[in-house]
Parts: sequence; C-alpha cells; structure tokens
Amino acid sequence: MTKGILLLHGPNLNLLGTRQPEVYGSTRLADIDAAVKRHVSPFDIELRAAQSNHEGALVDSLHEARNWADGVVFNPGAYTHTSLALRDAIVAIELPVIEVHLSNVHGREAFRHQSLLAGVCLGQIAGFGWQGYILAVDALLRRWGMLDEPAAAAT
Ligand code: CA2
Repeated sequence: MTKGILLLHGPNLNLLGTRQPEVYGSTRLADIDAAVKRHVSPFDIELRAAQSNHEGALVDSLHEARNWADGVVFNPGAYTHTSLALRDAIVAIELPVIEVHLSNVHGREAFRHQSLLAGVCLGQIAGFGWQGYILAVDALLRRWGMLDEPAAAAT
C-alpha cells in the first residue's frame, strides 16, 4: 500500500543555495526536493514537499499531513529552538516525524544546541547537508519494511 511522506521546510530555507553556502551548502531547495523525489521513485511512496516562513502555516501542514501522510521529514529552521506550537503539533498528529538540519547545530552557537522538537520526534539528523533528507527518508522506509534490514543486506 502507498505510504505518504511530507517533506516540510521551515523559515528562510527558500533561500538555500543563494546565501551562506559555507554553512548550508550550495544546493537549492527545489533541487533537494527533486533529489528526494528521485530517491523514493522506485518505492510506492507519495511525497509532497512544502516550505513556509510562517509558524502557523507549518502547524497547518503538520495537521493536514494526518489526512494523507504516514511520516514527516521536517527541517523546522530556527523554529527548532523556539516553537512550543510546533512541538505540540508534532505530538498531536501522532505521526513519526524526523527532524533534519543541514548544519551540525550542536557545533554552532549555544542557542542552536537546544531543540524543543527533537524529544517528540522519532530522531534528529544534523550536519550532513542535503544528504540528511535522504537519510531521514531511508529511516522511514526501513521502519515500514521497504528497505532491507542489516541481516538481509549482508546475505
Ligand atoms: O541547519 C539547519 O538546517 C537549520 O535548521 C537552518 C536554520 C537555523 O536557524 C537552524 O539553527 C539550523 C536557518 C535556515 C536559514 O537558511 C538560510 C539559507 C540560505 C541563506 C540564509 C539562510
């Protein structure tokens, strides 16, 4: 049966590839979305990508995901460090959400070390640039039995 994944990007990530490439890489958001779509194309996955600079719109996208998605890959941007509303939304939707950061937030300013969201997510991936989204999607695919387990992969 088809599984749905929401790929959700938070504030300022629409600027990716245009500024601060030394921190966030030189890949544009549309290219990341296209790469993730290509990555899931061999699987029975419906992937929808969205970006917003507005906290409430991100809450709305999470709520709507309940109607069609089975998991969420989410870079909440700076709202990671501030948003109780997004934390409550993640709890409310009862879907596995994976928090992704392009940069290694733990190696940056102290205010980026705390995530209000990671504790209610399935897990957090940080520091691998755009590849982090692929890693997160693979974690969902493996959770759903759509990728080999290590023992099967070794044989
Ligand atoms: O590393 C990440 O992915 C972040 O979520 C990016 C956020 C930052 O506030 C988080 O602490 C970590 C900032 C996104 C800003 O994106 C820009 C992209 C291009 C140019 C300027 C900003």
